[in-house]
Amino acid sequence: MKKLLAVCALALVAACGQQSTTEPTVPPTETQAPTIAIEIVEPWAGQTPGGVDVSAGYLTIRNRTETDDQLIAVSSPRAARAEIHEMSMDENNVMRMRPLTALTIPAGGEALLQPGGQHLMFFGVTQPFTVGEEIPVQLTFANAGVIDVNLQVRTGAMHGGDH
Ligand SMILES: [Cu+2]
Repeated sequence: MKKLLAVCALALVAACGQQSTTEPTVPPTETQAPTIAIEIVEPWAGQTPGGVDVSAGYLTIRNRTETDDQLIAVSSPRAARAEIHEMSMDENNVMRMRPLTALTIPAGGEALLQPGGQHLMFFGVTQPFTVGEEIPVQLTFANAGVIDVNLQVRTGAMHGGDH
């Protein structure tokens, strides 16, 4: 029994030793920039004037890691439902949009969500999005997990100007 305990203790020491060898890549003094896996740039949403109950959100998502990540879910307390949308021309040159189940942000790259292209889509907006306010949104990534962002409401493209 005593021998078994000794073996266990050794195993623990070994495990600890292993862990500490992987740690120097994240020195405690440099916790700011290197720990940001996903960077959100300039998030905004279109206002919803006159009883409009849908809006679109735009932002740039930068992936600072060396692994592809995917945006897999969107939600907001200000919308009954939120989706990731893509716009594209159909065979009749008509702009169509379709929901995406996942949007890939390539390793070291970025995804642009902007008017006329990919965007976040909010349905069931009951309390209007008013210019100047911020809409809290939760983005869920396959690797990075949940990231909270605030979309600043602006005039301009509500949904790439169409809908
Ligand atoms: Cu849309």
